[in-house]
Amino acid sequence: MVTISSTASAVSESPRQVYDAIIIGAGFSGLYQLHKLRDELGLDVVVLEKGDGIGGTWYWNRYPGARCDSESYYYCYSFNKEIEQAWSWSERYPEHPEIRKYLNFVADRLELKRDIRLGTEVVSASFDDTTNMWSVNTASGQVLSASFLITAVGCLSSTNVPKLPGLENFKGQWYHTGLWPHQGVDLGGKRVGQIGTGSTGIQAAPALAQQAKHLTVFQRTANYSIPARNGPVSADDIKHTRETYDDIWRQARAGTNGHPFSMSTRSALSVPDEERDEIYEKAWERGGLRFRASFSDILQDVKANDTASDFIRQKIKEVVENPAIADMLTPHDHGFATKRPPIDTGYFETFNRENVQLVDLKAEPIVEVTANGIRTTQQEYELDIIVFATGFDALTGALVNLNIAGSGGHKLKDAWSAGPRTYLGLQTPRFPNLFTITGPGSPSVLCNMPIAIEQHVDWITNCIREMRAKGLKRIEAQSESTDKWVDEVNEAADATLLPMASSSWYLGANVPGKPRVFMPYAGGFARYTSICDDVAQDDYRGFSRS
Ligand code: NA7
Repeated sequence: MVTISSTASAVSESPRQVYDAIIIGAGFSGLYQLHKLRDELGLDVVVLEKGDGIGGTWYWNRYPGARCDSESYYYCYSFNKEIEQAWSWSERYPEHPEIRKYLNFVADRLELKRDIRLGTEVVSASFDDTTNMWSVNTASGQVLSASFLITAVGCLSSTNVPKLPGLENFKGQWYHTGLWPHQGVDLGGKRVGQIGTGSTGIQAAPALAQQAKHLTVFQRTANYSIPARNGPVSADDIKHTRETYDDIWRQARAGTNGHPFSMSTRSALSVPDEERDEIYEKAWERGGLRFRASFSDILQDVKANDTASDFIRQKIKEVVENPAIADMLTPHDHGFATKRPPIDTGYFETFNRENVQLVDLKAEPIVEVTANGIRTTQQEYELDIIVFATGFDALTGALVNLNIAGSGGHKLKDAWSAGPRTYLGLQTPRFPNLFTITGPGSPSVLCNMPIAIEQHVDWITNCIREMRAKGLKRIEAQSESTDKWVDEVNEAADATLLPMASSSWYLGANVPGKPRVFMPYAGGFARYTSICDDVAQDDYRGFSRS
């Protein structure tokens, strides 16, 4: 790192710091990107992290019940054999403190923390066409610059709190699950209202119901969910996993979603009803995201999808004792897995508890928050605490909020006003030397994240390595290749049932006013990887370099 004292009076108090690369965010992606650029390429790199600790998404998401829906043995890095063999997970799905512990373990092993500035919020960044350098401003007035700017800000980090009239009058406390207080919230004896029944709400409700005196769940859209079947990981499981990691990673990279299981090759419509039910029953008992791999066409064919959706609807009816509540909890407006499929630990069973009430916001929309609770068109629900499990301004929110101005002062906010426009999810035209890890237009949230992150970080690292070897200073996605890629992202989505779920955050539907564009690349992780590799081998086809 080189420190140059600024002579400009406006910034004379703060040192100006020049790096080869600045990375924003110290979650899974920022940590690995730091390691690659610093330890493999020998670059001067700094990570700027808003939180007071590392962990990214998992630094902030600490709500009761928060755990990962990918299984622990593959929700981790694959790039380092020693780390892989030294670490062991305690549960099938890691809870948020264990994920932070893991990331701290990795960061300590690789001595990453010395190059991470915690409590450092980036408020804007701009590109200088004459020097080909990025200048980054922090909330505390620091100005840093670098040849490369890499955003590692996560896909689900910009919280979405709906603008409910009267919220400012509420006399109790309210929290968003994605910014849960680190000291926890004492729910004992409290009347809690939870808004939202996405993956988060489905994880949180059973835990909130156990801790609170009473829980009211405000549901706008009923959701499917598969039992997680969480449990401890045995010593035998750990041994087996360690011995078979090479196969696990090979399978994860070869698949559609970065999970180490393959999709069935059989159509749901090709088997007799009884056999199909047996297959679903087994998948239900095994639990987890793998349920959707039961047949090849659950996400391709409406009739095939109906078989999975109907199976889960029937399960809801069997689990929920009150038929009227079971009806309210049963989704009819979208097919299974066309929205992000949640997994749960006792979600539907929670509605059999005496201290839990379900409010159907389609039948009685929220009118306002009052001093004492939430008033719908039908009645007022008295509450001490409101929990917003209302999701995120996914994929684009955290990036747009960085106030990035590229070549000629062009704003990212304007470039994406009609929806994100990227080449391979990695770059946007007129934003040279800016790379996004798991950005919109890449498999990102449709994939097991660490696998998607490693592929992006490896690609970016190789790209920078090659540029330096050739003495190149600038790389920028071409407009034409970007237009083609946007078309390809749309075509990939249209080949599936994914765009049919009108309330899906994949489409930006949960944030009022957000353009309706299917954001992640749905063509499959393995296919995406081979496209990226091919582009690199073909002299970075579609990018301009100088
Ligand atoms: P999601 O999946 O976006 O879910 C948010 C939930 O909040 C969903 O049920 C929404 O209903 C509901 N919501 C959002 N705004 C409102 C308003 N204004 N009123 C009532 N209800 C509302 O977010 P999650 O945090 O659960 O999950 C995000 C991802 O994190 C998850 O998929 C994993 O990848 C990890 P809607 O369905 O829009 O009608």
